[in-house]
Amino acid sequence: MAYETIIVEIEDYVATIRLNRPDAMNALNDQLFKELADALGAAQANEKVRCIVLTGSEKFFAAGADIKMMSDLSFVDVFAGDLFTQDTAAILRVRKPIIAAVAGYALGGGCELAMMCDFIIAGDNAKFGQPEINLGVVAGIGGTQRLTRFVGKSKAMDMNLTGRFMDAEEAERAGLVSRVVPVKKLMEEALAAAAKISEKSMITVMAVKEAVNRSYETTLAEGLLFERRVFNAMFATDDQKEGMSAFLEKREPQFRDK
Ligand code: DAK
Repeated sequence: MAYETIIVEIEDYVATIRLNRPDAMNALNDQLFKELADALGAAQANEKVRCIVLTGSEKFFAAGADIKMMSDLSFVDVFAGDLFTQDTAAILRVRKPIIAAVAGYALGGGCELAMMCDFIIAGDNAKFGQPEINLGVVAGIGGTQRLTRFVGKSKAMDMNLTGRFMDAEEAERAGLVSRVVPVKKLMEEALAAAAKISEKSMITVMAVKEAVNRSYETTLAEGLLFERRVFNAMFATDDQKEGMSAFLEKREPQFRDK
């Protein structure tokens, strides 16, 4: 598939997917979601990709779903057409880690897209928000749900009810982002994190992703049981033997994803 709204580069086992609709601040439309879903599916299937970085420009990650595209839609259009649902679900099907590298605006669907990634590294100019209330709608892909789990009820209510933006420093304090870096260093930091992940066993990496995500879907007791069973299962892999032997032999492990 040839892409018009995203740019994909694969280097050193990391796929960088850059949102690219600069005239609309990377507003998310059907085409972009479809291309993103396709690129993520391809990255999942590509053995030369071990980690994915999703980013925008230095000034905007994405200013939300495309308001021009949505403004004339009816209830029937969005309900029967299930607006964006299939393609956003594709993001959640990716088993390889996805890092969101966010600079500038991440608003509405942009903030929600970042939250669908596995973790967010923010440039110091990042601004997160769920301003849908100003448009007479509510958030539609996690702004009332995932954001609440990230930052708690009070801040999630504040952001969804007032539509105010949260800067990078507040976002880090609140637990929405894992780290804040100078915007000029954002891609360097995100790619360095991706490179570190790429050195690990993909089996373990995918197991970690599944286990952490499980914590959002279940009780603590069930989550701990799941974690323990995943831990047990790791002992069926060659990479567990290699990782532990390498430590004892004081050398770097050579993981083979087996
Ligand atoms: N959609 C379309 N165009 C947008 C846009 C957007 N979200 N955001 C910005 N643009 C366009 C502007 O229209 C303008 O285009 P021209 O007029 O030059 O043609 C250009 O980008 C530059 O924007 P501004 O002139 O406004 O630039 P400023 O620096 O003054 O302001 C801003 C930047 C980001 C603060 C402002 O543009 C802004 O407030 N943008 C809208 C932010 C917003 O309300 N976002 C939430 C959209 S609603 C769902 C999935 C997803 C969603 C819902 C359901 N399902 C699966 C069910 C998501 C909904 C949303 O995200």
